[in-house]
Amino acid sequence: MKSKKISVIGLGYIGLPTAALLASQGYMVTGTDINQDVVDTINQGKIHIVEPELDIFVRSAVAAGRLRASLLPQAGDVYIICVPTPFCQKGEIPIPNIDYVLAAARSIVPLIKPGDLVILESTSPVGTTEHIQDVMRESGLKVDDIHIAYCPERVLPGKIMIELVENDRVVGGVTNLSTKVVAEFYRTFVSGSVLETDAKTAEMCKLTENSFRDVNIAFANELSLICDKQGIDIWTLIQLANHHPRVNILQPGVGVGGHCIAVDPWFIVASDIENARIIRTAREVNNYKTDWVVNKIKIAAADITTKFGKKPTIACLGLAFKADIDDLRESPSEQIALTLKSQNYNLIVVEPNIESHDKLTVADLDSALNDADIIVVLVKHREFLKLGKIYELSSKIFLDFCGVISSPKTL
Ligand code: SAJ
Repeated sequence: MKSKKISVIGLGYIGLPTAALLASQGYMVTGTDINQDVVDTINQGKIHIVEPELDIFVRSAVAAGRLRASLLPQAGDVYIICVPTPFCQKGEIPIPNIDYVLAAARSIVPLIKPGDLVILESTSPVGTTEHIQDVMRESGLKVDDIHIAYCPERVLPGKIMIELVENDRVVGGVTNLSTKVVAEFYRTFVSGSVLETDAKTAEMCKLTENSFRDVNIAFANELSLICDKQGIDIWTLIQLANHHPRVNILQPGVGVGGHCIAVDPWFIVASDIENARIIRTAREVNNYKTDWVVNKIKIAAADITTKFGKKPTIACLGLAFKADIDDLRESPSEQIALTLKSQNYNLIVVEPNIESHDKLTVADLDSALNDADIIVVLVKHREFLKLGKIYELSSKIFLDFCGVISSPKTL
């Protein structure tokens, strides 16, 4: 199997780690991206995203001649599609857009030969893999000779290089044979179980996993609002409740970000508005939490103005969509900072994982803590964890929305 050549379409957060991992496992890999800078960066053995260990994998794969990037797809035996599936907000419900997936499928049509594997990894609405099959059939390919399957990526940003190998994988082909052939391919580099099903179930499985997490985070976020009103410390409450053997409440935050959990549940809602009620409400609760946080900050700022007759300086700690990464996609923290800036608040932003931001001035933590009247913790980055212990902050107003400072009482 390792003599097969791999062609990865899309060199982003999933495609590049997958390409580099396969190269490290002995495959010859080519990767395609529409962005010339991305292609050039990778061909120099460098990376354009922050992910632990990825730089080491890419550097050695390129140096060994096993990974090469290009603007146009190269011929292979296994094609892996890892392109974005954004949504478009036309009406009330965001609708998934699979144009990039279909464009990727069309781009490899001239290269495909009988026996090739075509794998979709992008999170996609149910039916997308069959849609790829239709596109290939309409383009004149004999689809019975190609093994088309869906195998959703399930890796957690920050742990991608480990989880690509260790996670169990779900493979769903458009035929039983496709499922078997593609599952065999994954077994050559995955140490977890490779579970076989059909394409539609595999597609729904991915959407289900992320919706499950969104619903559970929404429960924590809803509780945080209720507790705030009742003067109960949410972090202590969750810790206590989680001592029950069958209770495991997640952590509240400033909303749900990233290109996965904040997006994928809408794919289910868009497909069945009538029945997807909890899933839709969870999305709305998690989105509302971000507005609620903005409002809390504005109330604190108004208090300072009333008491001291001045416009306070607000330090927003964290812009990424979650702790210890540089990814700002669908980030509620970034949204909060931009909203405050657009409303002319005096703002200092700290994000240790990025060097600059096109709309916000990024400062270092020390000067932000020194200059701010209100310190708002938006992301639980490791740099912020010891905040209360290290700095003399009693003269400041603290709004800790992710449990960095409001450490739970010892239980
Ligand atoms: N969050 C909370 N409270 C929590 C956990 C997370 O507010 O208790 C927030 C985070 O701060 C972040 C958002 O949720 O804003 C999403 O973060 P995450 O760590 O839950 O998930 P992602 O988006 O980084 O990765 C998810 C994972 N899916 C599941 O855990 C079911 C990952 O395995 C998927 O591969 C990934 O989505 C994806 O690509 O779909």
